[in-house]
Amino acid sequence: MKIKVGFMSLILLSGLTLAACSDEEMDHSEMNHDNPSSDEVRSLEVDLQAPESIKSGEEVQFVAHVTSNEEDVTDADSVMFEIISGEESLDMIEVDHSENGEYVLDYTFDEAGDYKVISHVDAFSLHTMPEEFVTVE
Ligand SMILES: [Cu+2]
Repeated sequence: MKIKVGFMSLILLSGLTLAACSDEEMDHSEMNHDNPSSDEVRSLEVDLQAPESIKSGEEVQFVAHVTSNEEDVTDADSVMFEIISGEESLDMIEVDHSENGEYVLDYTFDEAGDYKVISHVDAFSLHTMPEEFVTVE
């Protein structure tokens, strides 16, 4: 299951990054001098979506929807999901862009319990890291 999902996101990426890259390059370099709007202040918002119910041993999805100035961010510098139990950081997983500014983590909790999930997002030299508390049954 893991492998299949990874493979699918690779296919998605190969199609999407090309379009995303050319957009962003225009924003950042070519258009920089003639387009006054590229000087505007960038925001970095991350909407972290956790599943409503989680059972141990079952794969679930966490989605970090990344936007800047109300536009989807398809090429964030880095999106890392951190899984924390109590004081202990259990996992730190980097994920690629899926589509429409969404960065998706497929994750399976091995044990029931209370966890904190943080999505660390870097883009436009900004860092935003929303967190969600989840209970695994
Ligand atoms: Cu962070």
